[in-house]
Amino acid sequence: MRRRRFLGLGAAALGAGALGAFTLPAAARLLAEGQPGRLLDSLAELPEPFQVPLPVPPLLHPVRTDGTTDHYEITQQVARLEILPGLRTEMWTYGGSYPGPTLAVRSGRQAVVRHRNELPVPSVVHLHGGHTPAESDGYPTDLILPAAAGHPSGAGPAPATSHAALLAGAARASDLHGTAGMPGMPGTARMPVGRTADGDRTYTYPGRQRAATLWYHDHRMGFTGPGIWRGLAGFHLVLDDEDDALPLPRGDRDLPLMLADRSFAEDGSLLYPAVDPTLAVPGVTDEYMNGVLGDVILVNGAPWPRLEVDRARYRLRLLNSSNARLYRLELDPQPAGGNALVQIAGDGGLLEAPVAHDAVEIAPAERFEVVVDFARFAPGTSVRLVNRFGSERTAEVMRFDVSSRTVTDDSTVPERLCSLERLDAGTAVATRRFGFRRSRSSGWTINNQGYEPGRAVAAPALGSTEIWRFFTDVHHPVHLHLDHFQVLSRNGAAPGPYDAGWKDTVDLRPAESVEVLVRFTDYPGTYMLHCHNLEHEDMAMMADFVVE
Ligand SMILES: [Cu+2]
Repeated sequence: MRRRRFLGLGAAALGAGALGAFTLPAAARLLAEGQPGRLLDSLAELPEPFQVPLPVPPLLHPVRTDGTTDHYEITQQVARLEILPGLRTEMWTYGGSYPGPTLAVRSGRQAVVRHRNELPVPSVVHLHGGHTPAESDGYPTDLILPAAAGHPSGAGPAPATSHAALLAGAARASDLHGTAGMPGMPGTARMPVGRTADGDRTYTYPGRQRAATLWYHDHRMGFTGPGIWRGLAGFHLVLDDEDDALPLPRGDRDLPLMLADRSFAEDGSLLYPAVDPTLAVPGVTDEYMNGVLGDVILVNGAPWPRLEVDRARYRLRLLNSSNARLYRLELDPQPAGGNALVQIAGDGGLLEAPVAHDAVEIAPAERFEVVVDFARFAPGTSVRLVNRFGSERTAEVMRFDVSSRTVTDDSTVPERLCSLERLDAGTAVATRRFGFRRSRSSGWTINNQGYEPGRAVAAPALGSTEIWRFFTDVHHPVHLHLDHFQVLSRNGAAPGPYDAGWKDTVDLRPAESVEVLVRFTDYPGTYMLHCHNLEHEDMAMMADFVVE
């Protein structure tokens, strides 16, 4: 018998405002587990953990560079990959690999990335954490239509992905959420077409931002959940002199680690509870509306991998690319004295000073860069990276096997990493409130409205600083495009242990409120505010804001 676990919620079934109906123990358990979503059990035979070596995504080299710009090309394509040993999984990939290839670009240099879409579906690329002009930000209706859909660069029709079908899909989405949910979308008439491209699109990232671990992923309206679930995610690292000058671990001891949970059918194909398996209509079946949790934990695309490490410091760039899963990451065993995970950076790059943690809680889309000193463990120790918010298989992530070799390590973690500008709440010209809730009639909403492309909920002035206050019913990781922000307060008190530095995604637990300070810089235009639980996002928990 496969056990179905109902992690977290009940609140969604009860509707908005239902939190008051929780008994205290239930609410406390929900807070403790911190887990939205529902587990989707694999049907495939799953491997024992810690058998597969940790892969590191390939580095993407520019096809061309000049004095100011590095030019890259990526083909989005279907690939059959061996994720579970002995089985093949058909995935949607950037360049044939999962994760996609890693871009590593210098701050101050422009990166121009041409994406060609050879997938059977339209796609949209968003650089998460990118400080990006609006036309390259991956607005959810700025589609790249498949190259194979009968366009000049393509080879044959793909009727399901025609524009008409897309618009029909969007109209059905509006039916799905109820007309109240998408008030401007009673039918196709007002569906903004977006800046559609045939077969390929070139995204320009000016690189006017500091070193940080960013990632790129699909952002298609209504289908970001299945898009990322099927493999459309990769790292985009921004490097700079300030970070380089620090004596932090580098080279093979600087590792990007993309965490993702997935579920597999018997034949190795991915399971996903789409309401429409053909993906013409967005959303998941009702029981998964809180979010889809897989029972296989992948790191860089490998199930529960292992890595032999030197007795030395490592910089681990942790990214949670899961659709809905929240992790509490911890080493087991802990080294004597604890504080094994020394955080040096968050979503937006270096912190002012390192923050030592026993555990790191990482919500969807967040990044935490930590330094782990494996010299604190005896040679031959097997150190598991565990997920205290998981159970059984999802409680394990990967394993580090500490080598007995003698190595040199001249890295250190300085007491001071950089100086950060502190945004000043006194300079804020506006305070805006955004409620993230489920409504009975219209799915997941922001300020009681489901997403409608082209309807802005805020119009901050270019160059101004504002306070944005987010509050929730249940658990939502809130993400802002364009600029990183600083957490000002959490539930009216000081920011939490994971709120340090510049962030682009802030995790809200049930009934929490968080205030952030954000300054809108450099680029006017339309950007997004949304929940990064991808099932919530796809079911309308997004909003536009326009920087003017
Ligand atoms: Cu959400």
